[in-house]
Amino acid sequence: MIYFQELEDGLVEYESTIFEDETAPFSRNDSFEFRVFNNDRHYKDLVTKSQQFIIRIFPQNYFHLDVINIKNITMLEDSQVLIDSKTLMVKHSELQLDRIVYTIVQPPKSGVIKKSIKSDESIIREEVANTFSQQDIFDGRIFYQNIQSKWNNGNYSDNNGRMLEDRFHDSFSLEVGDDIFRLTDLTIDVELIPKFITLQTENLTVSEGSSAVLTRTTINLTHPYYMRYVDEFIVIEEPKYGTISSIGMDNVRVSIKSFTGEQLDDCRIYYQHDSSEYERDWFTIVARANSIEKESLPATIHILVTSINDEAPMLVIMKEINGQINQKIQITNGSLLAIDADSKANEIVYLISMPINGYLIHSESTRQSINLHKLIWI
Ligand SMILES: [Ca+2]
Ligand SMILES: [Ca+2]
Repeated sequence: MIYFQELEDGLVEYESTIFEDETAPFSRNDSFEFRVFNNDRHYKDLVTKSQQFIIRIFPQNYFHLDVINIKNITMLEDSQVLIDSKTLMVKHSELQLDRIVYTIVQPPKSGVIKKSIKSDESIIREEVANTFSQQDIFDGRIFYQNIQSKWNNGNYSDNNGRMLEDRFHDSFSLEVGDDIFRLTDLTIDVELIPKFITLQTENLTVSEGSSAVLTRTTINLTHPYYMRYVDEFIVIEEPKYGTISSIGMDNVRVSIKSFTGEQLDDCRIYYQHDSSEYERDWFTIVARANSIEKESLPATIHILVTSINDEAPMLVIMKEINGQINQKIQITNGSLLAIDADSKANEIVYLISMPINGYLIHSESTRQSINLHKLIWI
């Protein structure tokens, strides 16, 4: 017997006798029957009909959602990928799959989450989804679509030619559950594989006539995905003042038009300068993955050549000059000119012996007249 006042004072409790280890991960029902009557002896026959008081007993883990799968995504940029149960799966002991509802808290920055909806027998339309259920995932209706045009106009590099690493990553965050059950901070990272083979090159400096080894730093495949596919680097524009050559096991250098990654790794590929007197050279390559029929955009390697002064001056003009007694005659390049392939004009020095009937002066240092009959030089 329970009195109204006892209920009012909260003195009545139900205690479950199901031990925790007995409970399956399901809720159970218990109940008791009761009737209400008046405690006044004059009216004690006034009794309600028997009623049932139902108690639902939840196991302790009932309020717990199990994350079965949450996996990051690797995919080609500008494509779409199905989010299946292997990528995202949360379970609950009793909730049906359609009651497990995901909400996108932080949407992807270079893509969208889409849900395909069957509006007719044959017509399937897609719409951007902010919420979806585990059942939708199970039915194969949820996609992540990458749209790179949302991101920086599709550029791979910034203004300084550096690769935009962020361009190859995206992510989105979800919550799952309802008012009672809620899991927050579920984040899926998306690694994006560029559509094109991304090739980044560094410039070289060589001394005139010498060579420089081409390395993986000089010729860099910036995305690891393509490392295993690229099997050839093709020289599409050869150097103007040198050659690309490989050094074989027999240490013989051979001029080549393509080379492999292994040759690069083994430091067997060289740029060889031809000793000409130009201070710049360049050549252009592409990386090619034959098995997947893909090629990088062309990349040009510029070469700064450190000049060596190994060329002697050559006398190109030597004309006799005629003058009168006591006349000062200017000697210019018109009558005396030497040129040098790798020295500047102010580095060319004329060694002279003294004339017999006159002398040479620097015109800006003296204004004396020259008594010149004959000019001799050695
Ligand atoms: Ca030189
Ligand atoms: Ca010289």
